[in-house]
Amino acid sequence: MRTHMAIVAAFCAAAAFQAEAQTVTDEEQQMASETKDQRDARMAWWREARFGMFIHWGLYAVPAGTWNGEQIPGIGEWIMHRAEIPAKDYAALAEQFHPVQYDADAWVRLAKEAGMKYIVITSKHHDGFAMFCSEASTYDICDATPFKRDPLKELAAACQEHGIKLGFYYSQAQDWHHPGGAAAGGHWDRAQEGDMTQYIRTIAVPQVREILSNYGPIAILWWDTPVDMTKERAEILLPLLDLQPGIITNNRLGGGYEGDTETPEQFVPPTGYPERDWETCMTINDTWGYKSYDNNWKSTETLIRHLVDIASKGGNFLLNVGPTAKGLIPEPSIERLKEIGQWMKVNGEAIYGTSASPFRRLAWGRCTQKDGRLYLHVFEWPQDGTLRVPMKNAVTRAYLLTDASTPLPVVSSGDGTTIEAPAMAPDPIATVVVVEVEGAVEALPVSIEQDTEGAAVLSATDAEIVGSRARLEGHQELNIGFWTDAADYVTWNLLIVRPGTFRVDVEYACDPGSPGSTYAVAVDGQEAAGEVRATAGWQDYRKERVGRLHIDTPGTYTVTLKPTRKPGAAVMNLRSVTLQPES
Ligand code: FHN
Repeated sequence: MRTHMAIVAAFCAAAAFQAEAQTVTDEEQQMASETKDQRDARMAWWREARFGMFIHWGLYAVPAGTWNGEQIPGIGEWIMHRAEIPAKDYAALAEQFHPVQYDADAWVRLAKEAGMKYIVITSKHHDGFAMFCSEASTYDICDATPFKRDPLKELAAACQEHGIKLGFYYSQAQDWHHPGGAAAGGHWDRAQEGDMTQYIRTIAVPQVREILSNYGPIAILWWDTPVDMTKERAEILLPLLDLQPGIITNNRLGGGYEGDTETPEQFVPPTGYPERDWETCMTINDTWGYKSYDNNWKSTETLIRHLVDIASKGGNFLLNVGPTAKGLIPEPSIERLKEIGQWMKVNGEAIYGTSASPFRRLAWGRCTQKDGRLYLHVFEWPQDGTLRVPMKNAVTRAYLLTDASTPLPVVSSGDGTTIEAPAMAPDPIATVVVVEVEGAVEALPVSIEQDTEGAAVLSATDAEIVGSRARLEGHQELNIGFWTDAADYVTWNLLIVRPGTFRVDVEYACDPGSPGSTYAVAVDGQEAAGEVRATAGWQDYRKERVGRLHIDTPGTYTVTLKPTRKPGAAVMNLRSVTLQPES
């Protein structure tokens, strides 16, 4: 496990906060574990929900991104750290925190209108300020602000009333106010110095006990940034979870504890996490906590498509709002949430309780599935009105989700299914076509075609990965990474209509510590052999020509890339293999 964690940290540029490299034995895991059925029952509401609201609200909403007249770069809730504000000066912000326009009921109604099923709010962020009435510290909203009310009590009541599940975010390790709280990158004020274990015992433990005891049913505890969280420290907090039977926790407690959910941040993982529950958390603009001048709002289209994309990979979407110091959710967030809600009102059936797509890639959009139905979310409406679905199954019925009584003509064969759709996209963001199928979906492999020049790009996204370690990674330009086992290999299904001789170009990255792997690209009984040379790092890509391959006859071929030797930590990070026709 220790080695595995080290490799993960080395290869996964995208990883947010890795848990400390500590070992949790199988036995310990088991002690805390439950049967699969019990776990499924515990996770059932969360898997059904698919969509939740994240709320980052705290003292940082007062400076709102500006300190001493200077705009501080970065995310708003990190202003204290970024501007290295002394603890006393930052604490003085509490006197100005008076959110008289806070209306818990309105926030919950907004979440509900957006189609969200749960809310996770910051009970204490890294600035150490408790947004609830705490007996464990006077640095809390009831003792230190003129507001005096407990906003979490009001939110809990509103959630109960509207049938929305409530979760609390709690920064258990990183606390820039209380002595001993950790800080990524170190402290800047002597007042912060102290013993971390002592901090956990005297601040984090009693406060987590408070938030899990005083607010009725709490559905989620969302830990964050396990800086310096050893296994021993994590285990001081762990027993508190028993206060809320059925609670769901994320993977950010630290100390090697995995929790229930993976938490990719600000991105959608290319293949989801097939073995784990997961939730992408994301901002609507570029900050979690309110910043008065961050106007980089994502469009409603982008947000809806993220929601669909995430559901198509089996995950949840936790979308953030950062209310102002007056207690208002910024208007651009409200607009977008309401628009998402309009889409969800019509199309929610294709999101709630669905599971991941049976297809690896669809040229026109995404797919979710539930109860023998496929929901095709069409982003790019086909110009010829014919929607191609790469599956062998017989189709019982196909129709637009908005018009179940009008069947769409369908033709199915072993080569795939085509659906005759209306000429114009009914919904320019995502139109849902429902397809009722017989039996488990039998997806056809992605077939790569030559482009107009006769070249074929075999990308990481389209590869079939055979083996246990290598996997698709990255945010925009994906690669096959974590290739730590040389027995793993990749294949592509290639349709050749214009045969000939092709030059083979391989695009890869390789850390200077791991060069020297060898591999062969093979098709139709021939091979081109390559050797991996070091690039500047695991994300520094280079394209290299490794030889020629000849294909005589039109037809469908399997191209493989197999390692033959791996002297370093991993074979390479592979982005693509291109077959370039020789003129
Ligand atoms: O440092 C925090 C950040 O402020 C924000 O709360 C996000 C939300 O996931 N979590 C941490 C960074 O991973």
